[in-house]
Parts: sequence; structure tokens; C-alpha cells
Amino acid sequence: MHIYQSLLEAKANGEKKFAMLIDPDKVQIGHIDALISVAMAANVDFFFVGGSLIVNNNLDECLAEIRHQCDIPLILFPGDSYQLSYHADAILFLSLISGRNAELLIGKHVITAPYLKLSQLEVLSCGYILIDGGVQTTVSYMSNTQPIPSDKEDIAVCTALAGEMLGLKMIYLDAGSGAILPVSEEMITAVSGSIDIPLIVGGGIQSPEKALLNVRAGADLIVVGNAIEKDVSLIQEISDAVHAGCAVT
Ligand code: 1GP
Repeated sequence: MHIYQSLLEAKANGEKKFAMLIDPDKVQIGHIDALISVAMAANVDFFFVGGSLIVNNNLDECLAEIRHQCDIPLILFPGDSYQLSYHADAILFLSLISGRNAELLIGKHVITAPYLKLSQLEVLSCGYILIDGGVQTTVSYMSNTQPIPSDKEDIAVCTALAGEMLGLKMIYLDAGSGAILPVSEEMITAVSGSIDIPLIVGGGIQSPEKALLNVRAGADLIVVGNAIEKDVSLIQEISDAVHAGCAVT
């Protein structure tokens, strides 16, 4: 089944999903096997693969290694148009709608579109909304955009609404990798209540408790990277919390 269709069905059934973010720069290829075993045992739903700034050339190798080990869908989460690989299953075709940088709203997409047309990748158009995470993140610096202040739910709601009306298939609220302040439950509630498309939430989530609060607030898909790089045991705990979230929706 196509990934987007599976997300729509999960949302309709109140099921929540968990994506593990893998930054090809940070993961050691030799350690992927162990990581994948943990992810499989924990029922991780997706791998997001990418980073705001990738300086090593091992994206293809990283994807191929994961694919060799398991069938968990691989979704590219590209920080730039050069982070394209035909080894993945899908790509988040991100439009940075919280910013006013034309290159990240449409410019890079024009360059990438013909390559995607030739590929087998499922293209998941996604309105990407950066929320202030209490620290300047790599994504904020590299994108040359200002995040939405963390307490301005109305701005986030209007931005998400506009993204949905423009035909984007998903909204991603991101405090940025390594954020000190993750996106608040108030913000998630406000945005999820205003749109019908799936809502992804990530950035600075450190605990299963916060992941559970987020899905209860209306997030459909939780993304965690940094915390599980530091403590692999969190993969199981956060996955359990996210999947438990379906019982209370
Ligand atoms: C960043 O949402 C992701 O774009 C994940 O963030 O690495 O802080 O979990 P963390």
C-alpha cells in the first residue's frame, strides 16, 4: 500500500505512527544492523532519512544498508535538493511554508521535480512549519528563515490552513533537530483541530511521556532523532507510547 494511503487510513482509525530519524552523517554504517534490529523489535513505522546539512556522501549507502536489513518504509527527509536517492521508498517534498524564502517554497522543487518524475519514489508533498525551539537550530540557520514563535498558535494555524488549501498532503510542525523546547501540546491541538490532513510533529522530543502528550494533542506521526541517537532504549519506549496513543483518541 502506498505510504500516504496508509497514513490516511491510520488517521481515520485513530492510529498513531512513529518515525525514527536517521541522519546519515551521524550514524555509523557498521552500527546500522544493531539499530535496525531494535527498530524492528519496537515496531517503528517509518525511517526518515536526511538532515539539514549533510557533509558526508553516504546517503545511498545508508539507505541500501537499512533496506538490506528490513522492510520498514524509508522516507527521505531532505535538507536540500541534492539529498535525493532512488534507494528510498518515498520523499517528503517539503515546502517551508513558515518561511519566506522562495527557494524553499518552490525554487528547489522545480529543480528536483524532473528527477522525481523519473523515479519510483512516492512524492509526499508536505507543508513544513518551523516553530521556535528555544535555540537556533541548523534548519533555521540553513534555511535563512525565522521560525514561528512557540506561543503564536494563531500564526501556525493560519499557516497550516493555507498549506492544506494549497493542496499539500501533510503538515509537519518541527521545532528543529536538537530543539530545547519541543512543539507545545497547545500548538499541536490548535493546528490538528484546524486541518484534516495528517500532522507530523518533531524536534526536541526526548521522552515517551512527551511523545504520548503529542499524540493525545492530535499529532498523527511523531519523529524522533537526537534522543534515540543518545539512548537507543528510547526507541522501544517512545514507540510504545506513540502506539498506545491510539487507545485514547
Ligand atoms: C528534526 O523533527 C526532527 O527535524 C527530529 O528532531 O532530532 O530533535 O528529535 P530531534
